[in-house]
Amino acid sequence: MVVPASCTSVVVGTSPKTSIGMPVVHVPFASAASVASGIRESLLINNKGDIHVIAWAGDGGTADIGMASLSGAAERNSDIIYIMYDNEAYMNTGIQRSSSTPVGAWTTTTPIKGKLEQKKDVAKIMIAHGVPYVATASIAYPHDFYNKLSRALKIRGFRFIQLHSPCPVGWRFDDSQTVDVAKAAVETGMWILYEYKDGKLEISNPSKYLIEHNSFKPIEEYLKIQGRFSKISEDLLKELYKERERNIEWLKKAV
Ligand SMILES: Cc1ncc(C[n+]2csc(CCOP(=O)(O)OP(=O)(O)O)c2C)c(N)n1
Ligand SMILES: [Mg+2]
Repeated sequence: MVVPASCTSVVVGTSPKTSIGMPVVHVPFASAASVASGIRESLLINNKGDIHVIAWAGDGGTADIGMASLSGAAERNSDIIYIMYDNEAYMNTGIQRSSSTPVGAWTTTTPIKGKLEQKKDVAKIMIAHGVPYVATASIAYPHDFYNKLSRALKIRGFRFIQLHSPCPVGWRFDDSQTVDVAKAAVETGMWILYEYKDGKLEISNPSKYLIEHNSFKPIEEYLKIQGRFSKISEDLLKELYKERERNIEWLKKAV
């Protein structure tokens, strides 16, 4: 596993005694996808066997500073799995906005009105690269995540999973609520689960059911259980509704 600077760097520790029971290489912020590509190639060239190499990076390390190396690895169809765990800000350094922070969210660098710009859609950027596998997942739906990861492991080439991962400290809620907050994101359509494989897009449940029955909960149900949206204006709330609509329309056309 290749980990650039992030909260995960702190949690996994260093080889040979990592907390996740697999070798971890800690790398500079911008380089996760290129180091992972290089390790995979070197394992093959040195006849070390068919060992999976996974880059595990935050939203800052992926959507912002690692975007160039990520795009390069995707374009070369490097044989790696890249997992972006998306807690929607630079959490490890004290809650600064990233391009993956949603509209209206408070961070220490968007302290007054919340973020004004829309959330960068990294999964769609990866689909545009024409890679063999792209999926979105959520920590509230571990079976869905597990199944997607299992399918990704069987495919060759560049595979990308964006995992929505609420941060209690940065999003301002009690950590006992983490799964409920992640679930609310899906139930309100602020996070949509899907999978892109062999050039075909499929929406995953429960998002599929919610889209088919037009039964998303109001976005406010997701916002009110977190402190980071406590001061959101009516205008930015409207932006969130528009963004949800755009996403749903795009997905409906793409399936
Ligand atoms: C080149 C460089 N710039 C800045 C930092 C400081 N830094 C370490 S972790 C981090 C935040 C990473 O954010 P993200 O990728 O979203 O992961 P998270 O902390 O949210 O888990 C920053 C800015 C660094 N280590 N290297
Ligand atoms: Mg982050």
